[in-house]
Amino acid sequence: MTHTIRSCTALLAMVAVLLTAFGLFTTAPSVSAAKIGDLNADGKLTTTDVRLYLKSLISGGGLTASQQKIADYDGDGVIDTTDSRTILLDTISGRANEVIRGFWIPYMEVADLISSGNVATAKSKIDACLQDCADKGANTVYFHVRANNDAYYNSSVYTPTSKTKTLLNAGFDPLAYAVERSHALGMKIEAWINPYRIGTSIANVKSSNYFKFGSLYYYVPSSADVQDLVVRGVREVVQNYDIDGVQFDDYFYPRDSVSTTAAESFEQADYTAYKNGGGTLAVADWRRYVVHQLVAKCYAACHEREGCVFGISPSCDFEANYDSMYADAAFWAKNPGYVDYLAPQLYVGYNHAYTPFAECLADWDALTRHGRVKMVAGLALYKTGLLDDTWAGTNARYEWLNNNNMMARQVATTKTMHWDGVAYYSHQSFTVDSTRNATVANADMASATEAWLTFQ
Ligand SMILES: [Ca+2]
Ligand SMILES: [Ca+2]
Repeated sequence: MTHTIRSCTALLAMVAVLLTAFGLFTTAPSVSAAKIGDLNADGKLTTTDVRLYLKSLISGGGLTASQQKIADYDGDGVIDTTDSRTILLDTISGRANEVIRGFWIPYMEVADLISSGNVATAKSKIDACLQDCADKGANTVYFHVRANNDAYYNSSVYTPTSKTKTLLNAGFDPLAYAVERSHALGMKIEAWINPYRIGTSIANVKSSNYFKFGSLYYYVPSSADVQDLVVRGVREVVQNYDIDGVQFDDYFYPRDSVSTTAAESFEQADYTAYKNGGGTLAVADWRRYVVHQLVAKCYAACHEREGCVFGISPSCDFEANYDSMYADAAFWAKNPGYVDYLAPQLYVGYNHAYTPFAECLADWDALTRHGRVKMVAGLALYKTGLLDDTWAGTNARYEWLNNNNMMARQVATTKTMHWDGVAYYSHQSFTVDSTRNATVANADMASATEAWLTFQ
């Protein structure tokens, strides 16, 4: 790593020398059309942008006001050689302009892949699933490894599911195999985790700090030993598997599970300790703060291995995220040290009564983000052909049934903004159940896997 930085510093010095000979500023970009760091507004981050940075730094200024707004690539509030160096590293590694086409592979599908408990069958089903993802144009898969306080891999922190155990005892690790196969097919694979959800049973609970809401148990987000548990679970997948990242699902505090103005009994001791230690935050802000703490620790655990990123897939509803689940996605986008990307779940149609797709997409697109944060639009492949989107409002209930090109349109809308790619929820949706019209769904899904290939 040190060697790489030295090499880059030397390269930057050479570029700087060249710049003294050539004037390079081009027309000022429109801020709304520019990626952060894209000083010449050509839509890409390249060494040209790095040269423009260096020229401005050497000459002691020279950035236009609009360039200044998009120049702080690492989001630390200062425009300096760290920004140009980071862009250069991202450009060399291909990360800067990387387009994401992802499939979520949810635990229900993972459970099916390994349901036989037989190694040859599990291998064959994982092969077929990942081959299909690759054939459909994916370059990334989000593979569920923990949905309910469990593990679909060889874990010493959580209890592997019974079928996972059977396969592990036979010498076969489904996650290790999925990683190997994904990479062989040229795809990245990220481990997808629900950090707090325990499920209907506390049989394998790993901390006594949990609570029940509805029929489900959850770990207490403010608990120090819960945070330690979640981080150890992240660290073991990062260290033991050649995964390309870890993604958290949208479950933070369960929606509408807690009083917005007073600590619940399960968190009262933590909140009191915080206040006794001089903390001044009201309970709602304190909950967001404890979630931030966990997110920052998991980001750091992911970055203990080079090339491993950390992302979060929040619900599309900003207010519900912030006010009810205490998940402040805008904060994570803006401040370094929390996420490498956000993949909001924009699982709505254009006519949705409360969160129509284009408005949702624009709200997320408008987030202030430091330059390294990527944005991936999560799209509802599972709703294609849906007979009745019951809660979407009168004008939207049949939108997914009456249109067979929802995915292609949503990809096209996404391309008009500043997104780094799209991901479909989920790969399992290619098996159409009785809640969807198969003809409509299959046409829509065919358009989906054509449309995302045009994402650049
Ligand atoms: Ca550029
Ligand atoms: Ca900076």
